[in-house]
Amino acid sequence: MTGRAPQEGGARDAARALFVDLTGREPDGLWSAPGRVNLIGEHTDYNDGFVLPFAIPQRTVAAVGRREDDRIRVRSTFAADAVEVGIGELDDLFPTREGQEPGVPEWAAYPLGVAWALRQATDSPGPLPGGVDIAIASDVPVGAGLSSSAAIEGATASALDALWDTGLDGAALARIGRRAENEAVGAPTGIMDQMASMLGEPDAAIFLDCRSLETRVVPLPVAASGLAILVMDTHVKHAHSTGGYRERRASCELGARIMGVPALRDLSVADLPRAQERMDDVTFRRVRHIVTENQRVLDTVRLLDERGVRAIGDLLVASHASMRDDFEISTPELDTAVDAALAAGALGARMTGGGFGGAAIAVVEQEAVGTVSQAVNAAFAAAGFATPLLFPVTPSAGAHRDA
Ligand code: GAF
Repeated sequence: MTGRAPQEGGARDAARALFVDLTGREPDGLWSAPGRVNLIGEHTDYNDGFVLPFAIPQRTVAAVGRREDDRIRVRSTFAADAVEVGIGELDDLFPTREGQEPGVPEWAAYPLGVAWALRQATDSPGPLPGGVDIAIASDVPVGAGLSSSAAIEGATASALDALWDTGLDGAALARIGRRAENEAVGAPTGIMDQMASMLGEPDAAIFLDCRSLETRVVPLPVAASGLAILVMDTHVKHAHSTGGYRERRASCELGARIMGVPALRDLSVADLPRAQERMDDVTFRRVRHIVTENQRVLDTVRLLDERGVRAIGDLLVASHASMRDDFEISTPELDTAVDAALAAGALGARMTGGGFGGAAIAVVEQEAVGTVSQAVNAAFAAAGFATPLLFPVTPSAGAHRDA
């Protein structure tokens, strides 16, 4: 049996109710943005490489209304208290200095960071944009590697773009979200999650070149192919503002420096023997993951185009092995989920997202969802791990106005 999927749509009512509770009136509008699953292409985004994520049905909703003054107040279901600052004070709060905590509670640094980054991007000597109240609720599981943070950023950026009339497109708002994440929250992430959350489309993945930011919508007709993509949330929480993610990024930058290229994107599989001669074993394995993963993304896109979803299983499995053995970002729980799903007949499986916890995915025949789920649950029980949360996802729409 699969677990209960995180509720879809509940966040809309919750955000509206929270806004009414905060302000005593109805919001001017509701804007939402989804979490994402990355089908393949992990840690390649900050190496100028290729990724292939899709948006999931679970969304974060921002209920937003204008204020008479120039203050900005945020409230969310993540915390008991609202946080309020003057819009003019955002420049004193951010950027957050490296190694320091944001000057506001971390959850509030996401929406306030978006407001700050949006002001910076559209900086003009004119008057401050009008104040706003923002109430946020989410259906995206937090800390599961499904980009709950990009969903907050996308919902807030879409709302402020509309109310402040900044007229930015989805890719520009994704860059605003990333800047908030990097410079307000202090997590050194790439652009993948924000682009997936802003630009996702139903029944499709988004192929993104993280250097040019060019995108291509790649059909991913999971249900029409008789398949399901099962998310297996291990409940091991991860955070990207800490340790491992930063270290991996530093290793990649070191590898690129040693090879004399601007980014690991500029190396191909044929360069790997030369790389191995020049660097220590750990750095080399980090480099090998990125270089082979970029190639796997390109191969996945080609196979999806030519042969459909059923053909990509082996690439997902190879991607997981590379993350487990070379990049070393998997965990025993993620490996157990992937191995158990494959042993029970999944066509392919891999951890998804930044790693060090979070979720894995499995591509399974629709009629095998129950069997695969039972096998994963049994493997977790046998290993003494907490029961995972298992639920199918379909590729879904990106950020939009809901009401
Ligand atoms: C996290 C980051 F936010 C992304 O930018 C990306 O690097 C991912 O980990 C790994 O592929 O989700």
